[in-house]
Amino acid sequence: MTQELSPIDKAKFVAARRSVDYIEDGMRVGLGTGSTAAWMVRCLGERMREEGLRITGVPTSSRTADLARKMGIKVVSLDEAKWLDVTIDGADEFDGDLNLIKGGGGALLQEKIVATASDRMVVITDSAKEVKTLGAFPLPLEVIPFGWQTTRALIEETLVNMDVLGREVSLRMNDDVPYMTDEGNYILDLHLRRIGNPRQLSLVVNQVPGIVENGLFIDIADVVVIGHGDGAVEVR
Ligand code: ABF
Repeated sequence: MTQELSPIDKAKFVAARRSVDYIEDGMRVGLGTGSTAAWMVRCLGERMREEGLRITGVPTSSRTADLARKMGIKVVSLDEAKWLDVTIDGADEFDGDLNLIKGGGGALLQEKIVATASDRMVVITDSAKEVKTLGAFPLPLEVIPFGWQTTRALIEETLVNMDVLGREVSLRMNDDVPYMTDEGNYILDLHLRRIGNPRQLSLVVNQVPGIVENGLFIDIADVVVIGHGDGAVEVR
């Protein structure tokens, strides 16, 4: 199957396939969102069929839930699972300290909750997403749509006062309407280009009224599985 894949898709596939090795029979598994995580769900379904694994999955988005059910994975809520043995999820950027930017898929809030409620988080990604300094990928913020024009102005003004902004901020759109997360919130994307202190920024932005969560994952990822276009896989 991997022969027909483009180098980028092959990189995602081999990382996803390798990550399924972290899953043992009877585990409760957080299932990430995005195309790499979708490969992981497919590979997990295949392994379950081949080895008769009994896995309970907690999806991080409605899209992942649909795919997991299709692959025969028993899907439960986080409340039913209570805690997870491992979460496997993608990322948009990662640095040398395993800090991540996530949320390009619009599911960062559930992803961060599920990853934090896990004994281990395994990130599956491709080598193109490794950066020395986070920030080239716009930082997603999940924001409350209440009083939107006022809330947005308040957020932007507060971020400027915190010397965070100064660059472009855009409301994520879904065609001609604002993108809406599974929780009914909006996403603002901060085009910061470079984030010198991701830990501090992650703490600061969540203090701004109206911001629910941000896409910086600091001290959450335990392992990163990196796929390469030639089919090689690296684990750090
Ligand atoms: C999801 O995976 C998101 O947090 C992140 O934006 C996305 C990466 O997507 P892909 O695997 O398609 O590159 O977890």
